Amino acid sequence: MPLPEGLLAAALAGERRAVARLITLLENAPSGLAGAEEQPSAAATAAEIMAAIYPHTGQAQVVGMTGPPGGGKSTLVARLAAEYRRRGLMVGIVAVDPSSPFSGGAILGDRIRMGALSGDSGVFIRSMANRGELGGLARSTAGVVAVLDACGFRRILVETVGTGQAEVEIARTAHATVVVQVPEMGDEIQTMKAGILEIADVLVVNKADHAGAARTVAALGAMLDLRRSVAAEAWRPPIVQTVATRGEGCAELVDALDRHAAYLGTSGRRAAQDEARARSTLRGVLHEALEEWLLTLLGRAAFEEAVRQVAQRQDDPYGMATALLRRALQEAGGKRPQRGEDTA
Ligand SMILES: Nc1nc2c(ncn2[C@@H]2O[C@H](COP(=O)(O)OP(=O)(O)OP(=O)(O)O)[C@@H](O)[C@H]2O)c(=O)[nH]1
Ligand SMILES: [Mg+2]
Repeated sequence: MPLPEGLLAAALAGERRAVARLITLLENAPSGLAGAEEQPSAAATAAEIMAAIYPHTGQAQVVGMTGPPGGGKSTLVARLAAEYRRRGLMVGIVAVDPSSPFSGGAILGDRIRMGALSGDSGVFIRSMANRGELGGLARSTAGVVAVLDACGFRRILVETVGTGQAEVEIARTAHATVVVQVPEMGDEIQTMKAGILEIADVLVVNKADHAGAARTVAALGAMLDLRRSVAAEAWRPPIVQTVATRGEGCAELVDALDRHAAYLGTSGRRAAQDEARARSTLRGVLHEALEEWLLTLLGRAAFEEAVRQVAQRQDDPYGMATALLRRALQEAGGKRPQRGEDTA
C-alpha cells in the first residue's frame, strides 16, 4: 500500500508530527524489496517510502558529533542547533545511544538537555537506541537522516558516543565529523586510537573553561602535524575551543563547518563522498534484498539447517552459500536453465 498522500505532503512541508510518523513508519516497514515474502500489511513498505522521499534528499549538511562519554556532545549539539536556528536553518538532531539496556536514562537526559529547543518547530529531535546491531544502526540512522533531509532540515546533527565502531558508521553517513575532546586528557590523547583523528573534519576542545584546554589544543595540533607530515592532505581539521554550557565558541564551530562544506564542494570531495555513500547504501540494500529473496524461496528453516551444518563443519560457509544460491535459483526458475538453453 502506498504512502498516504496527506502524510507525505505534510512531512515534506516540515510538519514535525508528520515527520515523526514517517520516521516511525519507515523504521517498522516491511522492506518491500523484490522477491521478499509478500506480507499482508496495510502499511507502506520501506521501498515505497524511500521511493517517495529520495528525490527530495540531497539538500542537507549532515554533521556527525562524536567523542567520549560526558564530553558535552549533547550540550554542544543543542547549542549548535540554536546557532543554526539563528542563521535561519531548520535543524534535525539524531541522538544515537549505544548502550542498549540502559539507554532509557541517557536518552531521557538528552531530551531534557535539549528541552530548550523543543518548542521550536524548526528543530526536530529523535533519539534512537543502537541495539548492538551495527548494520541495523547504520540502516536506521541513514533512514532517519534521509527523511529529515527530504523534509527540509538543512542541517542534521548526529550524536554518537565514541566507542570505536559506531562513529565510523556515522562518518560514513555524515558530510563532516566533529570529534569532541575535553581538557586534561593529555596522556589519553597520546594513546587515543588513531582512528578517531582519522575521521575528524573538525576537532573541538569542549569544556574550555577547565584548566588544561590550551595544552590539549597544542597536543591535538601536534598530532595533526605529525599526521600531515606522513600524508599530505588539503584539509587540516581546525581545532575549535568551546564552552558548550555557555554557548561559547559555537558560532566559530558553525563557521568551521561551513568552511569544511565549502572545501568539500570546491575540492570535488563532496561528489566522491556522495558516490561512496551511494555505493555503501546500495550494497547494503542489495545484501538485504538478496538475503530476503533467498529466505523467501528456501524458507527460514532451511537456512537455520544450513547454519547448523556449517557450525558442525559438515560444510564450509562458501560451499553452503553456493549450494543455497543454486537451490534458490532452481526454485525461482521452476527448473534449472540448461546450458545453452537461454541462447537458443
Ligand atoms: N564546565 C563545563 N561543563 C560542560 C560543558 N559542556 C558540557 N558540560 C557538562 O558536562 C556534562 C555532560 O554533558 P553532555 O552534553 O551530556 O555530554 P555528552 O557527551 O552528551 O554525554 P553522553 O551522551 O552521556 O556521552 C553535563 O553536566 C554538562 O552540563 C562545558 O563546556 N563546560
Ligand atoms: Mg549525550
